[in-house]
Amino acid sequence: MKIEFIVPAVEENARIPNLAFPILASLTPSDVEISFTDDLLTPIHLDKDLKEVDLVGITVLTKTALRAYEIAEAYRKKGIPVVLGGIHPTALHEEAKAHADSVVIGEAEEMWPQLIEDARAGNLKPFYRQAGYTTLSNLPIPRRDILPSKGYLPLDVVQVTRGCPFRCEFCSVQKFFGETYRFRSISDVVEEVRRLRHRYMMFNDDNIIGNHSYSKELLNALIPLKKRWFGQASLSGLKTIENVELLARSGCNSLFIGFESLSKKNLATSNKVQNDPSEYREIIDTLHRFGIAICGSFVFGFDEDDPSVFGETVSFAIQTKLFSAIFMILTPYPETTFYQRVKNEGRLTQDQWWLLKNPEDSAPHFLPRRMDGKTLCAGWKWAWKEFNSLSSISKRFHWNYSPTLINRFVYFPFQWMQHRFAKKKILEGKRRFRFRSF
Ligand code: B12
Ligand code: SF4
Repeated sequence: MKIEFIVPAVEENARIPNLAFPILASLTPSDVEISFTDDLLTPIHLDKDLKEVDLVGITVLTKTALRAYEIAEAYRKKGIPVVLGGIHPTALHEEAKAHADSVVIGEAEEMWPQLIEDARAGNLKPFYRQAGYTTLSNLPIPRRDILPSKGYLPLDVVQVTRGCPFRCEFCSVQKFFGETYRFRSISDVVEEVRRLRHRYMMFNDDNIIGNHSYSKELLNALIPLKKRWFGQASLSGLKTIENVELLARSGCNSLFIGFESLSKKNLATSNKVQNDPSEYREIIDTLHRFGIAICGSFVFGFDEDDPSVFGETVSFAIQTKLFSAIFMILTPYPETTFYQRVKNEGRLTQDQWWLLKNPEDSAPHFLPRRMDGKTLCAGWKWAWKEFNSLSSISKRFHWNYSPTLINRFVYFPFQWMQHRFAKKKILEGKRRFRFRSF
């Protein structure tokens, strides 16, 4: 039996290896031949690139849903069965089923071998949903050998936890992975990390320091492995200097932090109660002192945001010398509390916006409270431009701001790339691949 795993792509994006399929590959019987295509690295031309396989598995995010459906339909036209899985089909399984033979709802580790047996017998069920959340202990090491050896950034992606106890209303994670943290055993993680190819790692966990005692054990176990890594952390775990010091000793180079907003009211409305803007500066300074660079993530379009939000947020990000920043327009992802709220309030301007050919043209897909959608989109573009301008780059650099090499040797090339990215992708709108049929 031959299986083709596909990661669809709609636009140029960070070239980070996918982890879902290496995990599923490690649970696939050894007599099944596996191939893998990342549409970002090797774009799939639907008229000539389809493979002769017995089953196609496609992973789907809301952003890639339309492209995933397009690929799925092309394979089904050839008579090859297709199974869809991931966050989007889990939220909208009936929508996904219209484009596939089978849809996996939720995590897949514990039902995947059964799905393969059913596919072999030509008896795929329309929906698969395993009994509960995946038990993370004793999972095999993900088979990274299925990934292409060239094209990705030179780093390995590792996951050690799943789930999140917070309830941020715009986020898809809790509904998918559950409301409590689940952990892998430290010995499994150490064994996996020892075998990795690269010195650099990315933890794709939503919060690498979510549980104090687990993260302490994990970070201590990482010290002798001498890796350099980056990951995501919630501000609540960064208030203690001991945690930050341990992060630095474990090899943490940089952290992606969801500041989201500088307004306490916005954070309260969106239920991101673990963030307190009055603590942001101190936490940032502490991280910088320990040599940890910060990528700050900010969202525009919350209920309290008026047009002054763009200038205030960008000034904050420049003044605090953030290494990088991502600005996002608040987005009603399906089945999130935010989506339900704006729908109930009659503020959803475009339902099923993910099925539009160019969804960014009709963003923000909901009516913001204190400015119109056009002002929001224009302010968002301005923020990308301003933060990545040459003057901001020079203001954010400081020899002493980070004792790590990352800031000193990577700073200018990285900032130049970001400057180009902001110009091309955000300002000139060159976001889409030209060969797509939409
Ligand atoms: C790492 C990450 C990224 C990386 C991606 C790296 C990569 N190549 O995978 C980067 C930084 C590039 C990224 C970008 C974006 N991301 Co992101 N990202 C994540 C994060 C933190 C982890 C993803 C991950 O690796 N999970 C681990 C794997 C094992 O889980 P999984 O993919 O869900 O797979 C399991 C099951 O779903 C199932 N499964 C999945 N696919 C399939 C397919 C088949 C056939 C089967 C059988 C099973 C199956 O099996 C797996 C094992 O159980 C998630 C949050 C999260 N906790 O998942 C957000 C998340 C996926 N991202 C999100 C978003 C919004 C984005 C962006 C749109 C942000 C933006 N505005 O640009 C972009 C879109 C990127 C794109 N593809 O176009 C949202 C998606 C919401 C949604 N409804 O789609 C999430 C859930 C975050 C959130 N807080 O809501 N992201
Ligand atoms: S945004 Fe982060 S902290 Fe909030 S619910 Fe999602 S994963 Fe948890």
